[in-house]
Amino acid sequence: DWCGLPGRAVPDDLGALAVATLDANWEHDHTVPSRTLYPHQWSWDSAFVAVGWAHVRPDRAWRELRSLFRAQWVDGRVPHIVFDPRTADGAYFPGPRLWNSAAVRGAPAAPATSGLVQPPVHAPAAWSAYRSAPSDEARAALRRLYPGLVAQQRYLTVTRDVGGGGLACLVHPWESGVDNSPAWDVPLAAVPADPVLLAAQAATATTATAADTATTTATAGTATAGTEAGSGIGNGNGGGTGRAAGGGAPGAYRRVDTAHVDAAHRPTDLDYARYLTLVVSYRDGGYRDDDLVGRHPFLVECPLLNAVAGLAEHALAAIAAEIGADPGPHRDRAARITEALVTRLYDPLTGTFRPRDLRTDRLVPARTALGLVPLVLPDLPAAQVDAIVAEAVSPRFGLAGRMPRPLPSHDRTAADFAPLRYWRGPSWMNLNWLLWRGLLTHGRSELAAGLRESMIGLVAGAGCHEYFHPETGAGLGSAGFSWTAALLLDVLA
Ligand code: 9YW
Repeated sequence: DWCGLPGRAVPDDLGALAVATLDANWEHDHTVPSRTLYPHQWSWDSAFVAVGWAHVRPDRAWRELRSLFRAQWVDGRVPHIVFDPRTADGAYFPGPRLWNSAAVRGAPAAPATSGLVQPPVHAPAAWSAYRSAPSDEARAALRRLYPGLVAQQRYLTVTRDVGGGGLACLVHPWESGVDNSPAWDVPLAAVPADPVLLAAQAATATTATAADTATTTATAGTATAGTEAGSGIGNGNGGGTGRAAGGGAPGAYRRVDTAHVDAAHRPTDLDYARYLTLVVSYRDGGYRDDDLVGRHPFLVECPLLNAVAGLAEHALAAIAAEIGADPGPHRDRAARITEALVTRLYDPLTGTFRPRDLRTDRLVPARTALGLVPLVLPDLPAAQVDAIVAEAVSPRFGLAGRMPRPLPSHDRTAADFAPLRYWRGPSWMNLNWLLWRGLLTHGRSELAAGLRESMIGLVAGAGCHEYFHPETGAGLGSAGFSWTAALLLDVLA
């Protein structure tokens, strides 16, 4: 049974556990998401973590955001991974060599970074951190961050507006932050699997669990495993060099995530082979965003990323007012994003927000927790607010004033609901937190209280895990996970 609250008192030491988790993951100027799985700096993790640090060590909140924005590219993109040069090559796949950012004009010479983005939670996080611990230093930190936050928004809403309708477009599922969500199944199915990675994985398949192997082989029928022709990217993980840097050693690369956690929880090998195809396609186009239609095989508008981009403009308006800049343009842009979200990603027939696949110009069929996130927008029209709340309280997501089970990341009535597999069912603190914020914004205080209690119950029952079983609340993935700890501190505050 789920050992989460209903009705239980909050244990006194829960906050202390969260602080200890963050402290253990602090790394000179940033917080690693997890010591084992993710030994570098991740973009949206840093934003969530800053929200938590602000409650206990505000200076770390600002250092966290500053270190991330030091790796911002000239075009405004904030890379989704900033690689720590002190971390061993091969500790994470794909590592810095695969991305080869140093070869790109406009990327920092150092540190090495990825070329993708993640949802821009940073302006909302900066504003929240400031509100939690206002001071002259914090205002100065806000002022220093502001131009970078503005440039980040410009990159997403202008450079990445591939569809021309005012929304940012993802070029990789990793950009959504919810890597293997069922939301990406349809667009990802059109992406060829990287044959080099598939072959390398097949060679080590004996270490995979039966469940993972079954899932992979069941869906890998069309992939051309076994050839070395593929990406030519060699490694990224010790040994090879990227094509842009002159070829490499095909077949030498390999996932390392499944060495740390159960492969049955993680994206499949076929997913990874497709992820690699997308990295290579984008990288070999110099990470440029012009003419993506026709040359890049994954282009999708995401309701989570775009809702957060809208929220970011609201936060920037508040920040601008606080530091003596003009909030007006941010308010205008926020209104335009909300309108574009409703126009392009809301389906009145089902009453849901869903991603738009630009290659087919259709909304994807899956009803995932991504569709609940536009509730964070304060200017979301009442019809869409009501629709999201209806979806959230339906048996698909089970939101209630007293929640019998945790909030899942995917529709629990769907045939492909998978309680153990990463973003395909498990409960995640950051999605809980975004929905909680949205409920508070729209005055749904009883539901917000139920969700808050459920979030606290997850950590009280299982610790600061990366994600949680959506039926039992059992802890899954990494055991000392930073954003779980940080967002817990925020809901406890
Ligand atoms: C991976 C660090 C990252 C998060 C993502 C999450 C996962 C990396 O971990 O991606 O290798 O799976 O999906 O949202 O930022 O915590």
